[in-house]
Amino acid sequence: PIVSDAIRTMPKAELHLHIEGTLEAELAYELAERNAIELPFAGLEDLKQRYHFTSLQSFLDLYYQLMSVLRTADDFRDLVLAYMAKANRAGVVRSEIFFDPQVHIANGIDLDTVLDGLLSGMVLARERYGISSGLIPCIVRDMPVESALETIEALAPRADELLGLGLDSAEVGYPPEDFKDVFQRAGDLGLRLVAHAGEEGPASYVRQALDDLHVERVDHGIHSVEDKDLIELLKHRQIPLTCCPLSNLKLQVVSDLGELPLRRLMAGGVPVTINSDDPAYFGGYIDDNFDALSQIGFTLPELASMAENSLNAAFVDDAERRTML
Ligand code: ES4
Ligand code: ZN
Repeated sequence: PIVSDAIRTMPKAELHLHIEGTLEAELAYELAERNAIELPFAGLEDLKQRYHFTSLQSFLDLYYQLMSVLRTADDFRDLVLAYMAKANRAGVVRSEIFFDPQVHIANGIDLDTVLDGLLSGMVLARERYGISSGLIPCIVRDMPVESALETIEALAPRADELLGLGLDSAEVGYPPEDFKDVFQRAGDLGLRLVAHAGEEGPASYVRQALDDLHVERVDHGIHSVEDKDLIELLKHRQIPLTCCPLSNLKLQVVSDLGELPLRRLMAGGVPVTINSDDPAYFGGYIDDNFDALSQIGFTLPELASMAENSLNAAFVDDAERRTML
């Protein structure tokens, strides 16, 4: 398995990773105990039986429920450290980490607690593993737009400690254009802009993310393949897609990894990257995603080019990029 080790450990940037989606069932139970929270399951085994999803929403229901065990800065730090240990073994040299501030705030946690905890884990990960990282809060698009506007204002005083702004959660029925003002404000704060689009939603949502939100990368974006002109635009602007094969499989966006349009997108000149999304829920970390593609016939040069795309698509300056190579 020398080739597969090479694939698993080649240097890569992880650009689509929800830190709450790295919460393994075991850690969820540990944190529940530490915080004296009663989880609504019969135990660890019962919880683990629930990791079968039929859609994005069926996953989000469990994901938001388990997030309630995250209460202290130490919880957020420990979550980051558990993820970074795994990312390090997978060749990750750079990680741009999503989190959902609105959900933690709704759970009664101060934004400063969340940020302090996540950032302290990220500093330790740089010391321990040399992994460079940045934070991208995501707007939960199935909450009201007013909540999104309040959230960007709550984040504004600490905008220097953030890398960007994203848009996530239930997609269909929540078009990007609704969040124009939020993204305008985030851009004015100097944040880099990304959005989930074209995961379950149509190619037109990807176009809106580009035209109305001015995003520099699209998260998922696989349904772009339905629109030839859009592929041309993604190629022309060199907009990277942060694709997540095991996520699409687990959420039944495709019934087989071979259905994913990754090769068609790459052949169309679109920079495709491979990422893990919510690895604790979807059956594997970024190395498992690369391994799964290798097993369905993606070649070493194809996989290496996707890893290289990720290093080029990372939001880092040239000095930082040199330290990643
Ligand atoms: C997510 Cl897979 C996925 N899609 C949209 N929003 C999300 N939040 C966490 N995981
Ligand atoms: Zn995602």
